[in-house]
Amino acid sequence: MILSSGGVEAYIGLGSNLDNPVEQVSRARQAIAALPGVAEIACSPLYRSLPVGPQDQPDYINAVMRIATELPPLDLLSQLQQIENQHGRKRIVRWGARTLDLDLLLYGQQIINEPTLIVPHQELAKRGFVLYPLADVAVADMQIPGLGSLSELLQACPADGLHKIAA
Ligand code: ROI
Repeated sequence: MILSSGGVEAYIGLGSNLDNPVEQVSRARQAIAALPGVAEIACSPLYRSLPVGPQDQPDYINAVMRIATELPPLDLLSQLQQIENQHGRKRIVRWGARTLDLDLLLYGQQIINEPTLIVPHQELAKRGFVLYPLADVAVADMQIPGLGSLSELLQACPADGLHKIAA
């Protein structure tokens, strides 16, 4: 949708490794773009990535969306959780396979420490499957609150096991 105000820029990580992951991620992208109070600015290419965590699970498809939003962070989070549930996400094993995972990575320049939401996302700095697609869509010279510049995080994070599969 088109926002009347400028809104806040936020970044969302999308991931799936079950039930046709490419379609899961593509449909989730459409559902996010269609949320009231959300406008898509850009979406990274899809990446195929080796699982982080237990290796006895399929490869993942990952992407990052850049949006503008009028929704406060916790409202946005609950909309993302609804999309996860609508897309058949079952309660899952920690670090196990999942049909759809939507993570609120960044919300403007805010640092958020709520019981249900920590932004910037805690694992962001360590995960190539987040950092590389983020770099595809991020503002130039992005600074991540509390973590430093995106380009420095990328230099410290090898792109092993990560392959762009589609625009
Ligand atoms: N590994 C990859 N490659 N991509 C993910 O999205 C992903 N998500 C997870 C864990 C299980 C940590 N591993 C992942 O939640």
